Amino acid sequence: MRLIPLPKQILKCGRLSLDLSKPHVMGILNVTPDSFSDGGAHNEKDQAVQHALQMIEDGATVIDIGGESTRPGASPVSIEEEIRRVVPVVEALSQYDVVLSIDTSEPQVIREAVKAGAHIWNDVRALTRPHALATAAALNIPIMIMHMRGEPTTMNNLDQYDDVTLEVIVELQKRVDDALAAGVKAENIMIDPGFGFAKNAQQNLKLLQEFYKLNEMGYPILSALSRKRFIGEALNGADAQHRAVGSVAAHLMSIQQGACMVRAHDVKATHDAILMWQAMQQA
Ligand code: 8Y7
Repeated sequence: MRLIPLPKQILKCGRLSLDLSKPHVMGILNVTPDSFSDGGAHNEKDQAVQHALQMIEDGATVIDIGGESTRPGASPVSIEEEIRRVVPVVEALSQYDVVLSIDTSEPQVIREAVKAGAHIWNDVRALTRPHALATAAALNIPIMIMHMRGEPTTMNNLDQYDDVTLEVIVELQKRVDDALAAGVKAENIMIDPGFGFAKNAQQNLKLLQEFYKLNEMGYPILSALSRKRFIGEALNGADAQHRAVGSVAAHLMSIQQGACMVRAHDVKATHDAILMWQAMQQA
C-alpha cells in the first residue's frame, strides 16, 4: 500500500470529458437475463434506463452497459442479441450528460453502440477478438484494457503466478503495446488489473495491496472489485447481496493508490465514501 495522487489528465469522451484528477464511479448496468448480482431485474429496456438514471442521481459519472454476462459458466450470447440488448439502452441514455461505457468484446457491438452514442469500450478480453484492435484504432474512443488469462470459462485454471502484480503488469503491457502498434492513441488507453479474472482470492488481495505499482505503466487505472467472490470470502462467506460495504472499502483502498475510476453496483455508498475521502484531503 502506498498513497498515490490521481493523474492530472482529462479523458475525452466525445462531447463529454472526465477530469481524472478526481475519482469517478462507473455504475454497472447489466442488460442480461442471467446476471448474477441483480438477478436479471433490469433486463427490460425501461427498467435498465430507470436503473441507470438512479445511478446517475447517486453520483455515477459513467455507466457501464453490458449485454453479455462474463460470469464463469454463463451461456454465450449471439452478437445480434448483444446488440439488441445494448443499443436501445444507449440510445435512451445518450440524451443525458453521462459517459456511456460498453462492456463487450465484439467489434460489431461496439461499432453499433458508438453509432447510438456510446463513448468508452470496456473489453475484458483486451482487444483479442478478430478485428478488435483495428476497430479500436478506427473508432478513436477511450478503451479499457483489462488483464485476464484465457476466457471466462477457462480462466480459473490459469491462476499460476510467481508474482501476481508483476506478471499482471507485464501481460497488460503486452496488450497495451499491441493496441499502440495497431494505432490506438495512448491518450485513449485506460488499464485495469482484472480482479477475479484468472486470480484466486489470495492473489486478488495481493493485487489490491500492491495496486499502486500499476501507476508505473503511466495510464489511468480502473479498479473493478464490486461484490467479487474474494470480497465475499474476506467477509466470512457473505453472499453477493451482502458485499457492498466490503466493496466500498476495497474500492477506496484502490483510489488511495491511484485508481481514478471504480466500477460499482452500489453507487451511492461508493460515492459517499469518495466524498468523505475528498473532504478529508481538502482539510
Ligand atoms: C470487470 C469488468 C466485469 C472488471 C472491467 C463482475 C465487465 C464481472 N468485471 N470490466 N466486467 N473490469 N473493466 O464481477 O473487473 O462484475 S463482469
